Amino acid sequence: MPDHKADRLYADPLAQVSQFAFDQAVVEVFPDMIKRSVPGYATIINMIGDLAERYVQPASQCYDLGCSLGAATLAMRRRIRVPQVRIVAVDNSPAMIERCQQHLATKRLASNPEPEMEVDVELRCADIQSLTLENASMAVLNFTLQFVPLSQRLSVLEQIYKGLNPGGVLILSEKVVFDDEPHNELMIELHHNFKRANGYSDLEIAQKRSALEQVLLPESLATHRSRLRHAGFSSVDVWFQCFNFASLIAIK
Ligand code: GEK
Repeated sequence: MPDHKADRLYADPLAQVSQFAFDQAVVEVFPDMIKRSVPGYATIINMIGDLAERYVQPASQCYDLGCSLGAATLAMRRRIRVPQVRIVAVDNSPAMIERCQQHLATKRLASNPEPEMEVDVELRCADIQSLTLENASMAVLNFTLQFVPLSQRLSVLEQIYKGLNPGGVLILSEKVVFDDEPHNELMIELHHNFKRANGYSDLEIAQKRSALEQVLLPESLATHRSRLRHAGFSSVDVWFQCFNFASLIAIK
């Protein structure tokens, strides 16, 4: 039996659509919601595992920032092949952290057969805006920075840069906007088609859009690139994009 429900949060007409929040109701449907809403989500999660195998250094830390139910943490844990690694998974939603804890416990696998490759996971209920990273070889912001106030985004990236070891990697996935208005509209339409194909009605799409309006603030790829460079990252580029969803790799 699946450990989550189908997302019907916006299926019925709501007298008033309140601001989206990562509360218990969202936690219950989260895996279904993100899979049916974010094009390429499964590919990105898989690739985070791939990149962990390539970039994670022995005796270092990995940070999953805005971990939700720990999908990226699990992908990293599965693929890390070097000793003495700890993953710090952070989210500021207590409901998410509680469910993530259960998730990680049930998925506790026999995946890393070599005992010295055992990866520790520490879960923290905290705001990534006031987090200090240390001895990091990999950090993941998988669709999290878009929820941080615009004025705080540079300082979050600077903290990450500071905590990464030389050669360390940041994966930044975001919903994005395009300066060219017709292209922007086309990407939004194609995304809505993707949601329709995944069973969301026009009403669900419209109500969710309005719930997210003040909460999820997307920016252009040019803005992300230039902010990452400003924070100090030397190599910055997109490795994945589907419509208005993209993921960048930034290396210190
Ligand atoms: C995944 N990365 O499955 N501090 C900590 N957590 C935060 C903050 C903050 N300031 N703001 C938002 N969050 C996940 C998916 S979801 C993306 C990430 C989405 C948390 C928030 O509570 C939520 O769990 C997560 O960031 C964003 O790979 O739902 O579109």
